[in-house]
Amino acid sequence: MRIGIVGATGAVGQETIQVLKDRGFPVTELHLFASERSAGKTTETAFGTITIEPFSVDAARGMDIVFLAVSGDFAKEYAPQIAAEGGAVVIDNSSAFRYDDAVPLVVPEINGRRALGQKLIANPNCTTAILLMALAPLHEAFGVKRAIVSTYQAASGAGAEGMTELEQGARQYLAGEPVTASKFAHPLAFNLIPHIDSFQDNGYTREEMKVLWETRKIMEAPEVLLSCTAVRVPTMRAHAEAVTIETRHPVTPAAAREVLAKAQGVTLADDPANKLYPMPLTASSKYDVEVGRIRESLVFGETGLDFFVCGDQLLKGAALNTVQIAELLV
Ligand code: 2RA
Repeated sequence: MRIGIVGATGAVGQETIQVLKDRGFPVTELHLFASERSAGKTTETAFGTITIEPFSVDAARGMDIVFLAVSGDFAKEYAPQIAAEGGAVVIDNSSAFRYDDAVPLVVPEINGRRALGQKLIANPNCTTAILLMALAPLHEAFGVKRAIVSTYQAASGAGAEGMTELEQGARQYLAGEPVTASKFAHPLAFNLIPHIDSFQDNGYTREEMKVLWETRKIMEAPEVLLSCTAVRVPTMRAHAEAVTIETRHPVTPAAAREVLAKAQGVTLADDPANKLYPMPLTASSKYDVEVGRIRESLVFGETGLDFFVCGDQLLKGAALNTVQIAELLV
């Protein structure tokens, strides 16, 4: 297949190339599109040395599948043109179309069938995709009524520049220098920032609202109640999430473990006696999302659970999920 990646020099674009290679995706041509600034430069990839091309709608339409790893504004303008009659299938990483009823929002393990026959498919926010790997199978088995989520989101959520800012900030802090911040609202190194994306009128951030909106759409469960507190933490590339759920049907930690052990794309990391639980360092660079610390909720008793989830933000939260969507279409 002729594959195009727009935003190929960014963190998600780079991971997408690697995931296509690692999963043996049938790539016959790989075209990397980026801004005028990067066009003409060569880049070393798992598919060899490739010259970056300037983006044009015509070139993108000549592909079979185009991955968009760019801003929502860019996607809003160009995705419909690329996907229009005779063009390519577009898999969009941005939030531009996620809440559009006509556009499927897909996590292949959960609602992959929604992608079939579509020309424009939206990839969820990383926080939602990682959460739903655990939440959706539990919802299917026990019916999730309400959920409370607290996130611990890595610097990679702000792209390659976010990762660089964390690294530089840590060096500056340890050298006793002032820590500078530009991608994040405050210095991130040795800090936590309870502010991701813009604040909404209801006091939640857009990042927090995305988790609710996208969970309902992907699980096809408009009745689920969910609130989220999203926090940026000084980890590099895996998001962690503490989750409390209230279920419609009784649930035990053992029953939940049985469900999650069978869930595709999930690794149970739940043996506290042996210090085994999900962590950013163990979840980084892995395809599976780790789930552990599963216990009966002290608030909801036998109709509630607390658990902890951790997944690679650049993989299941972005590149891997988009390649899995493409695999559904092949
Ligand atoms: C973040 N969820 O972590 C965003 C990235 N898509 O900043």
